[in-house]
Amino acid sequence: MAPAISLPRKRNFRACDARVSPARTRRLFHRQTGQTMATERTFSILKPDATRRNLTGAVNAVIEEAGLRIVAQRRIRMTKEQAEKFYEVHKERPFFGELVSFMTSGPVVVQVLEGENAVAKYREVMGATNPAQAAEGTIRKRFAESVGENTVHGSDSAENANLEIAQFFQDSDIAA
Ligand code: FUP
Repeated sequence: MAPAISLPRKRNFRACDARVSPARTRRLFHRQTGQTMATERTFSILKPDATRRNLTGAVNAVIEEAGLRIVAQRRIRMTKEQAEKFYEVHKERPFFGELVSFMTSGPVVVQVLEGENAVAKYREVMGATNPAQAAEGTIRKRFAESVGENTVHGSDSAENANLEIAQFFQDSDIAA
């Protein structure tokens, strides 16, 4: 079941003002109406609970059904150093140790997603951090087991998306 989210149709829009940062914003310009819409990138992780339960394809299907494109993807084993750096913002929180230990407990799939308003859209598709509070049809509502093992990560701002993408991907890894 796809979340009730839809992208505006891209027909009649043409790309302009392409920039080359990893989470670049590409504006699409509509010749007749003069409207523009923004294509941006966000960073995603399919967490160890997703790989352990063989759910990467099921989660990717939800992502793609929501209109987001997976423009880079790699399955890796995150090191303790990578996980600590990635979640540095939470280092004073009581769950930090458990979080790092969970993120290094099995393979993860790191991804770059692209689409219109990709950061906000993916947050919507993921659902609330606590799956018990996540909306129907979201990834976390459908698949997550607990607040700690909640299946996916998605950037919370375009600025963080840039930083997070750069931690795991080079520009040449991304094929849009
Ligand atoms: P989110 O942006 O929804 O991934 O949520 P946060 O950045 O607040 O939290 C990052 C991760 O920390 C969560 F995905 C899981 C973990 N966490 C806990 O384990 N317990 C908490 O109470 C909050 C977050």
